[in-house]
This record gives sequence, C-alpha cells and structure tokens, in this order.
Amino acid sequence: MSKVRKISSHKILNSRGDWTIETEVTLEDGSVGVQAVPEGASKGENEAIGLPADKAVEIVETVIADALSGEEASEQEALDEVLIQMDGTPNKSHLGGNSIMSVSLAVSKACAVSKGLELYEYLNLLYSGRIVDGDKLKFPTPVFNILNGGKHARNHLSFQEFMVIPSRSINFEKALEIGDKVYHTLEENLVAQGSQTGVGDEGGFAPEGFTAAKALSEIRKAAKQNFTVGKDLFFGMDAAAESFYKNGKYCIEEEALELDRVNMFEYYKALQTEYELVYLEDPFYEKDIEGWKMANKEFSKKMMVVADDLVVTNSGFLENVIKNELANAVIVKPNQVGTLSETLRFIKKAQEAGMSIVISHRSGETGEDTFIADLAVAVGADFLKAGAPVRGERVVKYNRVLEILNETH
Ligand code: 2PG
Ligand code: MG
Repeated sequence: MSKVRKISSHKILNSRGDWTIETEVTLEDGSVGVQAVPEGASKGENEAIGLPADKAVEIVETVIADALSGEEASEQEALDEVLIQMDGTPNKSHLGGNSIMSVSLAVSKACAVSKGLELYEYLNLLYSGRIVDGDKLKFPTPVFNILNGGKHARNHLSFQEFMVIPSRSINFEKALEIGDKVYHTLEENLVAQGSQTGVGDEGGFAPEGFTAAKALSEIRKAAKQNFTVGKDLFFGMDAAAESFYKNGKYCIEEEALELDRVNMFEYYKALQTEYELVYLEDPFYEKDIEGWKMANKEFSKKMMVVADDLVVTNSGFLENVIKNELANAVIVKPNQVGTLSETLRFIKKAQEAGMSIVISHRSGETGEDTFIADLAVAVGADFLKAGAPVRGERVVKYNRVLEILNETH
C-alpha cells in the first residue's frame, strides 16, 4: 500500500455559519482524502471535545502530521491508536476530537482512492475484512426530520426532531420519494393555515405555537394525503431531552408542564398510543438512567428506543446500555468519539448485541461531506438519519446512497 506523505488542514464554514476544519491527507502514491468535521448543537456530555478551528488546524498540521507522516496509511487501527495515545484523554480534549476525526477519516478516504475502491467498499473491507458484492449490499432506511424544535430551531417547541420513517420493506429510492412528498405536503398545509415555513438547522419546518401532539398530528395529516400511515410510513421523535431537563424536571414550556420522570414517561406513552410512533430517541436525560430503563422496558417491544447522548458512539458507554437494557437502538456519529476505528468497533458491538444501527449526521454539517452515507452502506446500517429531504448539506447524503444503489443495482 502507500505511506502518508502530507497532512494539511484549513478552516471552512459549516451549514450554521460556524467555523470548522477540513483536512487533506496525501499518500506517497499521490492519492488524496479530504474530510471536514461536522458539529452538533445538542451534545452528549461525554462526546469528544472539538477545539476552536484555528487551534485544531495547527494541531493537525504540526503534532499529528509529524506523528503520522511516513506511516503506512492502510493500517487504520494502528494510526488511530497513535492518535488516541497521543491525545491521552477520555474525550480527546487534548488534541481535539475534530482534529483527530478529520485525519482519521481522511486517511481512510485516501486509502480507498489508492486501492481504486469506492469509499463504502473500503470501509466494508475495514469493517468485515471483505468486500460485499454490490447486489448483496444492505441499504439503510432514511429517517427524515421534517419538523424541528429544541436547540435546532428558534421556535418554542421543546422537542428537537419529528421524523417520517418509511417502512423498512420499501427501497431507498421510493423511501426518498415518500419523505420528500410528505415534506412538501406539510409545507403546503402549513402555508394554508398561516403557520411559518422557516426551517431549523436540519431543514425541518420550525413553526411557532406547536406542541408535540400538534406536530405529530400535522405530520400525520400530511402523510395521509398520499400514503397509508402504519403501512407505507411511520413516525419518530428525537426528544433530545437534555435540552429541556432543568433542576430534575422535564420542562415543556409550550404546555406549561414540569414533569418528573414518571410523568414524562406517561407523556410519551400517550403520544405512542395516539400516533404511529416507531422511534423514540433520547427520551430522557443521559443521567436519568431510571427513566431510560422505564422507557426501554415498556416501549422496546413496540418501537425503537434510541440512545444518542447516552452512548456518544463510545463502546464503554454502550456496554453499560447493553448490560442494563437501556435501549434497543443506537445513534452512530463518528465525531462523537473521534476515530474511525472506535466508530467501527462501536457499531460491531451494537450489532452483536442485536441493536438497530442509526448512522447520523450532525445539525452543523458541511456541503459536500457524504462520509456517513458510505459508512451506512458499508456496515449494513438499519437507518440513515440525515435531516429533511432539503438543503444541500442534507440531501447530499441521501443522494450519495442513491448513487451507490444505482451503481450496484
Ligand atoms: C441529534 C443530532 C442530529 P446534534 O441530536 O441526533 O440530529 O443533533 O448534531 O445537534 O447533536
Ligand atoms: Mg439525537
């Protein structure tokens, strides 16, 4: 294979207008891999820490470049281990999760180029030791976040994301059509009733004066205009409960509610009974373990109880979730943990435990970054969560899966 010749990095703006970094890794055979770093707004407390962009660029171009130059690029695990050891902290706060992630992922892209492989093929090789034939690839079901609140919007809806999830039996292209159709129907309905159609950070509408029940009923109304709810499609929520957890209570200000754990649980139960909810992400604050236990015990037979802030793509936290039966599905975001190898180990562990895998974007994304689309196909993820079916930085991920589908089928 080929050794690392050069690593350079620079600042770019992300979709929220915040600075992030983009790193370029060049191998001795001339192959190049470029990777930008996304950023979340609602972060788990144990996520890898991103350093300010200027600092991260400096670290990539000095400490990291010095350490990795001349090393064999195809030894992904060994390179990632060097980064982990050099950082030496549990949350990558020394070298920065962003510096580390940009290099780790860019190395894999450069290797794919060097081997003449598509990125998903190379990731597939890293993940399972072999390349799955194109016609045997498993494609993820897209999860469309079409109505926004929480930290992703400037409205007054506590819950972060309301999602449309096409049936698992529907192919990716048709699933995209469904998400897109429901999105535009919802838009027409919002216009007709005089609601705002401005969007949140992930492209979902962010109307004022909505509650969770109103959001779900409007989405269901829009869905029913063209599809059979409960057959063609279902619904999901990312509560991102940490963002409305204050002093031991879940404060849902738009309904003047201050709920304790049990009442919060009852609140979800009422929504689950009323709507075709199959997906509930971060229903409780990450330290409210009893809440998680309650949710998983009651809901896991009927829907996905999805851990995001609770696990932060970290195998150590995942172990605890598996042992204590806190969730039956996990979110995967490479920048939550920092290296590709740790991300792949996390996915493997979750798959072995029988959990559903949801590969996810961040609310702050960059326009051309499609890494998560290739990752989702490479590991046979169940779902790809990349926002609404609008806005360049969101649709580029869905379009990349479509491209892989078209190339292989
Ligand atoms: C989430 C993500 C993506 P953020 O909570 O799942 O939707 O949001 O990137 O802001 O953490
Ligand atoms: Mg989340």
